[in-house]
Amino acid sequence: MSVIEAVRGDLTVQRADALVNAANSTLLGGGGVDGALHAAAGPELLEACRRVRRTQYRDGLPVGEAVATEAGQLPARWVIHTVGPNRHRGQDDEALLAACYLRSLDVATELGAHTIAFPAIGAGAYGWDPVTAARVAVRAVADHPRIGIERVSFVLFNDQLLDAFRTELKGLQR
Ligand code: AR6
Repeated sequence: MSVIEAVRGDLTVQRADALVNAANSTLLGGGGVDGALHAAAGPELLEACRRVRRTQYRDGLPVGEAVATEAGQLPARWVIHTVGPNRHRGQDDEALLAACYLRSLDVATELGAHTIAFPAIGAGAYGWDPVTAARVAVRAVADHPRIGIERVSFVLFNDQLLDAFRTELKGLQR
């Protein structure tokens, strides 16, 4: 059994085996949590992402897919990069947003990670409202077998998101 929790905070300072990045398909950085993770990790993270682009994902990481790299200077062993659907481009399929969480947990399990921390994927530049982002995230994580994973943390950047995630987590206990 793993603990699933929601906390308010900055993902870049969380101690976890794996930190999940809400990236874009290029894997070459951006704004939001992606920019913050790259800034805190240092150039090794970008170099690791470039390696992924040269080898595994030459055309970029597809929406809903996930891939791991080392974590540079971050307080984690791995960064798991995933790409949420961009509502501003008409990508409004909740199953693709759920896939970000499910595939990230698959990758974490393959790596042998025991603890993993997620941001609210899609809830910034990609335009998902907090309530939908939280519902899809919490249900996806709850549905995953999470073999070997002891703790899943959602690290939320503002109170509105924290409330939305906490409400969904309470719903799981009923
Ligand atoms: N810690 C935790 N959460 C954060 C942090 C942080 N340090 N910084 C921002 N957030 P976004 P997306 C929150 O835009 O919607 C990037 O440019 C933020 O408040 O980071 O999936 C990528 O390169 C929001 O609630 O990710 C892509 O191009 C949540 O993280 C695009 O944005 C997600 O917002 C991806 O957009």
